[in-house]
Amino acid sequence: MFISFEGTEGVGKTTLIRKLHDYYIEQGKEVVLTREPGGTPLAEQIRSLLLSVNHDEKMNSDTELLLMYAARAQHLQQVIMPALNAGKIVLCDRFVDSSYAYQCAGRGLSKQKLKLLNEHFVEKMPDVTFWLDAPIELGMNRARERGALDRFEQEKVSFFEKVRSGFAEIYRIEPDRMRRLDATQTPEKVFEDALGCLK
Ligand code: Z5A
Repeated sequence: MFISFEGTEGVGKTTLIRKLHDYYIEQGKEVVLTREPGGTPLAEQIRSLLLSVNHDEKMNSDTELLLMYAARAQHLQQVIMPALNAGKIVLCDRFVDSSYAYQCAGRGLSKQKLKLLNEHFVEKMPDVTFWLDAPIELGMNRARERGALDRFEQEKVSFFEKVRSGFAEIYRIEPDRMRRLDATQTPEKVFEDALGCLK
């Protein structure tokens, strides 16, 4: 079982993943909790490059997309596929839908580029994807209480509105895989709704 978690910043993905992780562990299941970009030492280095605000030049959107997929290729081969092949449950904080929402809907890159990368480098799509949806300001306020902002977090509200529409578009096209959760609710209710979708 491969489950991914998506949404704009601060919507509670990490909070929900931890709850589901604890739930499965209590049931005696083997679970791998991981994230993108990142999830392996090399992919985490690519993550640092992607989130850093300390570049002397603006990162090109194509560079951003390719770095996401470089990290993803490493992550799939080193962590996700071996875990799934060993019968483990994989809980992944963001996956390919983030590339669609951020790089295509947000940055304006063509869907064709993403399609090509997915065809060549993504051998397994999630069985279930939870889209935690909430108004942009709500997530931003939650996330900003943490302090210093990374390169994505410095984007304007209008960028995140486009990202949110990107997730909504995937949800319209793939309602069987992508399940929408109302992320304005308490963490306990979000968890309860997620469990309801999995049963
Ligand atoms: N990115 C991309 O562009 N393309 C790609 O292909 C991929 C990623 C894979 C890093 O991701 C950036 O990479 C991301 C998109 C880009 N940038 N942005 N924005 P990330 O997942 O590491 O970054 P993030 O979305 O900013 O994560 P986050 O801020 O940690 O959000 P979260 O995990 O959804 O939220 P949280 O940590 O669970 O909760 C945030 C706070 O709210 C925390 O204090 C909680 O205690 C609180 N919280 C959580 N749930 C609730 C509820 N229900 N009620 C009240 N308070 C809550």
